[in-house]
Amino acid sequence: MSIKEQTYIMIKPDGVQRGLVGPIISRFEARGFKLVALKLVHATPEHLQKHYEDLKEKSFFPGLIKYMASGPVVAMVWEGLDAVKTGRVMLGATNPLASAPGTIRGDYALAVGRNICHGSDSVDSAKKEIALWFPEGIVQYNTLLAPMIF
Ligand code: RTP
Repeated sequence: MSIKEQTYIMIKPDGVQRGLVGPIISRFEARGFKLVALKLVHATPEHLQKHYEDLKEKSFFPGLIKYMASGPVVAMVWEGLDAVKTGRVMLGATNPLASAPGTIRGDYALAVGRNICHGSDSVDSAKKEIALWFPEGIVQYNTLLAPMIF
């Protein structure tokens, strides 16, 4: 766990189309995480197949790629204390029906195939996903009010 830990968070096409970009970003800002990369991308199926490579044998894989390629996503990197695990907690369970109220999926989603947002599931995955989505690198800057002084 590090105060500089980074996680890859992606608002999926349904989240963008439903106008949930602002509310999702607000939650990460309000929690105290630092935004270090952000862009709107309409990803190709090939790019998404790389992102979801671990799931390629799953029956839902073709539908997942089609859904993820159906519109732009918001690709982001958030930095802060325990960012990977805390990001997953903020998202809620993969199946929104099992997500607690107060989580992003628990507040905004109903179906596993339209679950609004992605978050890295480990520090290793985060590194791979950040390299895949931000090959140009991320932004380095100091915050005047460091939110995670303790
Ligand atoms: P994500 O990668 O999107 O954050 O989701 P996750 O780790 O919580 O879940 P994972 O098992 O990696 O699944 C990736 C995405 O595939 C879709 N999915 N559909 N049974 C189904 O139809 C099914 N299961 C998973 C979801 O969009 C899930 O987020």
